[in-house]
Amino acid sequence: MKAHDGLYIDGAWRPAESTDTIEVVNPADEQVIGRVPAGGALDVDTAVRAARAALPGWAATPPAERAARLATLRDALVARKDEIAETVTAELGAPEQFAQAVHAGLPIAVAGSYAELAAQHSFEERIGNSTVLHEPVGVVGAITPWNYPLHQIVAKVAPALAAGCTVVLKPAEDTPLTAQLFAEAVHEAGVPAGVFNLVTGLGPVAGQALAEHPGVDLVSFTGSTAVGRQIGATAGAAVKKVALELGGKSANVILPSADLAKAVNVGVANVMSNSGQTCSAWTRMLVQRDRYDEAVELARTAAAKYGDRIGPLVSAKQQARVRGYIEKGVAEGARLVVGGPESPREKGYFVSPTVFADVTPEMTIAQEEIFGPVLTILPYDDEEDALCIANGTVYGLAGAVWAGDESEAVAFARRLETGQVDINGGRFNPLAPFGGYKQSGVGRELGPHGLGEYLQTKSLQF
Ligand code: TXE
Repeated sequence: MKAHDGLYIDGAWRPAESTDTIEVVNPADEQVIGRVPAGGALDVDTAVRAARAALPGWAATPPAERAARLATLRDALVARKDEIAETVTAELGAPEQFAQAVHAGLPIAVAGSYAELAAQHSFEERIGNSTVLHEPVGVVGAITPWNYPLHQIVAKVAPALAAGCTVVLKPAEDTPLTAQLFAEAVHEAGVPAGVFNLVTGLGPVAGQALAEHPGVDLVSFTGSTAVGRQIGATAGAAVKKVALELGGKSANVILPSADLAKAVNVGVANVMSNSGQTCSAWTRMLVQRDRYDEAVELARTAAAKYGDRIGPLVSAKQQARVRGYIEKGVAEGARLVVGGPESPREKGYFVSPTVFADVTPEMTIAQEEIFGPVLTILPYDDEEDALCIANGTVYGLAGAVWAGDESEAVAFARRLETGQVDINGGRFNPLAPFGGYKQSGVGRELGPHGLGEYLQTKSLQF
C-alpha cells in the first residue's frame, strides 16, 4: 500500500518534527501494510498556524468559488474510487463490494452534496431591520474514527470548506492511509495551501494537542463517548465550539402489524454490515412477545448466512472488546442463538455474527455500545413497554420502526428520543441531519444542518 512518510501541511507533504511512526495493519491477515508519521504537538501547532494563515483568504473566497473547489474535489475522489476502496479494504478489512459501494460511494455523494449546498446556500439574510451574516467559525480541528474512514473525514471537511473554514484533520491511527489519499485529492482539486492540513498521529498525543490548541475555534469529533466527554470538557473550559458524534445503542422496533420477516432480515443486515462497526446500527431488536420466538428463528437463519461474508474488526483491541461483551452477555444470562466469543479464523481479527435472545433491558449488552456484529433481541408486552425499552438507554442516535401502516410507524417514531429514525426500512438521504439526542452527541452532520455547525451569525441593524 502507498504510504506518505510526511504530513500534509500548508499545501505540501513535509517531514514531521516527531520521529515516531504508526504501523498500519491489515486486520484480515495481521500483515503490516504501511507506516505513517505519528505527529506530535509541534506538528499540530505548525498545521494550526498554516490553517490560521489561510483563513482570511478562504473565508473571503466567494461561496461559488468554494463550491467549484468542492466539485473538483468530488471529481478527484471519483477518479480515485478504486484506490479508495482498495485502501479501505486493506486497512479496515471491509469486503470489496461494500468498500466500493459504501466506503468510497458514500463520501463521494456527500462531497457532491456540499458542492451543491455551498453554491445554493444564503450566507446572508434580511430579518426585519437586520441583515444577518452567516460567517465561518474559523479554524476547525477535525478528529475522526476508523469505522468509515473516508466518510467520517468528508462529513466534516466538506461542510467546513463550504462554510469558509480552514481545517486541521487528525484521522484515526488505524486508518491513516485513506486520510492520505483524501489529502492527495484535496491537493489535486486546487484547494489553496493551508486550507486543509493533515496530521496523522495518536489520539492522546496529536488528537489531544489539536483539541487543546488555542488556535482552533471549533473541535469536531466523532468517536467514543469517553473521549468525546473529555474533548467536550476541554472545549467548555476554553469556551470553544464543539461538535460531538458519539456512540449509539439504537432500537429496531417491530410493531405487531409489521412484515416480520422483512423487518428481521433488514434488521440483521443492518447490524452485520461493516462488521457491526456502525454507530447508528440497530443493535437492539424489539419484538412483541407473541411473535418473539418466530423473530428469533428468523434472525438465527439470517445471521448464520453472514458467516463467511463478514469482514474482520479493525484491530485486536476491538476484537477483544467485542468478545468480552459476548462473554458478558452469556454470563448475565442471555441466550446465545448463533455465533459466540470464539474467533472463527486463526488469522485476522474476526468475530462471528452473533445473536442473543432472552435479553432484558438492564443487561450490559442491551445498554452499552458493543461495536461488533452482535444483535440483541428483546421482547416487549405492548407499545408503551416498547417505547420505554427503546428510550431506556443513555444514547439516542438512530433507530427504526416497522408497522403495516406507515403512519402508525411515524406516530411511534415521533415519541422516540433519537436523532434519526428509518420507517419501514427507510432510504438513505445524504441531506438529512445526522446526530444524537442525549449522550450520543452534540450537533448534526450532513446536509444544510451539517453546514450550519461551521457557521456563526452576526446581525447588523439598519
Ligand atoms: O475510539 P476513540 P476507539 C466507539 C465504539 C468503539 C469505541 C472505542 O464503541 O468500540 O468507541 O473505539 C482520537 N484526545 N466508537 O478506541 O479512542 C483517536 O485517535 C483527542 C464510536 O477507536 O474515541 C481517533 O482519531 N483525540 C464511533 C478518534 O479519537 C483522541 C466511531 C476516535 O477514537 C483522544 C469509533 C484524546 N485523548 C468508535 N483519544 C462513532 N461514533 O462512529 C483518542 N482520540
